[in-house]
Amino acid sequence: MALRKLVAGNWKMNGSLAALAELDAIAVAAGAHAGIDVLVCPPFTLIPAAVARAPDLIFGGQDCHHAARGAHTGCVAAGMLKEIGAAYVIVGHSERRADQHETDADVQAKARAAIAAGLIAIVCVGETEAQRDAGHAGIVVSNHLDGSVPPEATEVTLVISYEPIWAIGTGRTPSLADVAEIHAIIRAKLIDLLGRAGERVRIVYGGSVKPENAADILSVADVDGVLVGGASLTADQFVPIVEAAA
Ligand code: G2H
Repeated sequence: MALRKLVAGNWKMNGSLAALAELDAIAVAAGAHAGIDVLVCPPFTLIPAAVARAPDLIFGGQDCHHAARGAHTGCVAAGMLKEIGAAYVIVGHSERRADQHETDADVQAKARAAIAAGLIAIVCVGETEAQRDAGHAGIVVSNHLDGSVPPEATEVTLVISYEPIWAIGTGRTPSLADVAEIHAIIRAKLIDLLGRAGERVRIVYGGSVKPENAADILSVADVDGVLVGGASLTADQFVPIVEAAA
């Protein structure tokens, strides 16, 4: 089933007020391709200025807390992101699962908080290189979904990002057949967990997506978009990826 494609940029801990100038050309490209969703997830601090500079683009956060408010120094609630103009939030990125020791249960709680606040949750799943070499990629991803997907999620409130950890920032990507295999496993699991809604939840691929490989990756069955890190930081790299999805 052809779903509306999502091209998402994850700036991670990069960017500055000056770097928001990159949004100008990205907004032009997004405006020229109304049939896809173009999302940029800058650091929290840049979101208000990003919204002001490119009000027609879609913005998101890179994490949120599972609680709506409270004594959680340094954290940001989903409702706070919503209030400053975010529409999406990434949760469970492998860098957070590693650096902040986030578990599937943590990720599910964050996704539930995001949905409750009116955001679309992008839940990230993916295997390590050792897990892939051992032939366990499918079961690892399946287990991530079992633990991380909120039962109340629908195609309107949830996106899954398949990000093989060994492909992140390395320039290496799985074969198209391997991407197809894992996305098919994710689709089947989403239907198992969410019923008919699982047929329409978008599944995006992330991990060393570049202008050179975006069209091939986007041509794979059940690849409903891409989550782009390094190549989302500049318009000269990100705009061709947007165009590949259009
Ligand atoms: C995977 C991806 C963006 P990159 O983390 O989420 O990063 O494209 O730099 O591999």
